[in-house]
Amino acid sequence: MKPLRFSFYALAVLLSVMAACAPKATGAPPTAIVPVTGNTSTSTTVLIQHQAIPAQLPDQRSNQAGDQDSSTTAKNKTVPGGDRFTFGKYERPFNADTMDTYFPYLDIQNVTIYQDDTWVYGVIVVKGRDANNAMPGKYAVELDVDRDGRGDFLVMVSHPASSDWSTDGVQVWADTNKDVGGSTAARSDSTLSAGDGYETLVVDSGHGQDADAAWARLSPDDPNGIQLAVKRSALGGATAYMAGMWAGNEDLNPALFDINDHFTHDAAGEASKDLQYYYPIKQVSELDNTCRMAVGFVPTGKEPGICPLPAVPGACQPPSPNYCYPYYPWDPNLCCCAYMGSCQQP
Ligand SMILES: [Ca+2]
Ligand SMILES: [Ca+2]
Ligand SMILES: [Ca+2]
Ligand SMILES: [Ca+2]
Repeated sequence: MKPLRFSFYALAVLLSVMAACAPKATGAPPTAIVPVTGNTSTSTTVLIQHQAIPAQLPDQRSNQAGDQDSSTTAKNKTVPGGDRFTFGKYERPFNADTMDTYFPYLDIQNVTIYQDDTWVYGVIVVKGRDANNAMPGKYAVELDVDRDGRGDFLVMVSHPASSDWSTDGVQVWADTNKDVGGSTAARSDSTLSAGDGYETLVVDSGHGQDADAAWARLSPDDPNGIQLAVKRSALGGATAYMAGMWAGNEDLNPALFDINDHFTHDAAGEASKDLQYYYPIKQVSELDNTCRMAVGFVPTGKEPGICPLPAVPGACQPPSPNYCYPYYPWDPNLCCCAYMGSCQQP
């Protein structure tokens, strides 16, 4: 057997050497490979012929949500609210430890979601651009398409720079082994996660099964807006889902989801001086996110991470303005301080 095995090996080596020396096949499409500056991956960009490019956003939005404006409290190195690590709520557009640098390009002010037959669009409006009139952060839409409180897809753009739709720097990540969220959806787990978060890169700057799956641009009509578009077919054709949005620098990392399962509360810190034991932010910084908007279904208010439902007429008021703060938000429909539709101790 030994001589036979050797001869097969020798033949394989000979064939591979011949193949390497053979002239390159002609007729292959020309490619220009250039590095993607600012991309988190090591991939390169190949010029791609796109078939489907998003155009105008629909007139009717599917949902929207507001977010805290931390510019109002930045000089005091704190936030006006909205930062609760254990609930997966981040309002920390500041540097770590000292919180003496405020990043307007990471401070989400409001977000809107739109959809049409082909696309889901996410629009993120931040406080402003950086000193170079740029948006040097990462901006993402996180989609929970089976509404279990655990994100299934993260559509993210790094450093959007053009007001024309582009696939450059746009990635779609998926959590195919279902460990995002850990043991308790949205809330921090009791033990640190060993999970891999969003581990599967489905689309990377137009590379992937569908070159047209995900796009981004700077809003053509708003200097503080970033728009993302992802094909509904890339999301499994989702029709009823929850969508939250993110802005961040290094800590907006697909592998770290859910972020509050990958850091202890002590290590992550808190951004509000009202939570003085945990203040300031430490290992989780330069990050903002929003509550999760319902699209295509009527939420009960108990979905993990869901945006607060609007108060029904006649809903009750808290006994004092800061009755619940900073622990649980006042729920005017339940008439108590509540989390995910359940009354909590204020
Ligand atoms: Ca904010
Ligand atoms: Ca899910
Ligand atoms: Ca969790
Ligand atoms: Ca995973």
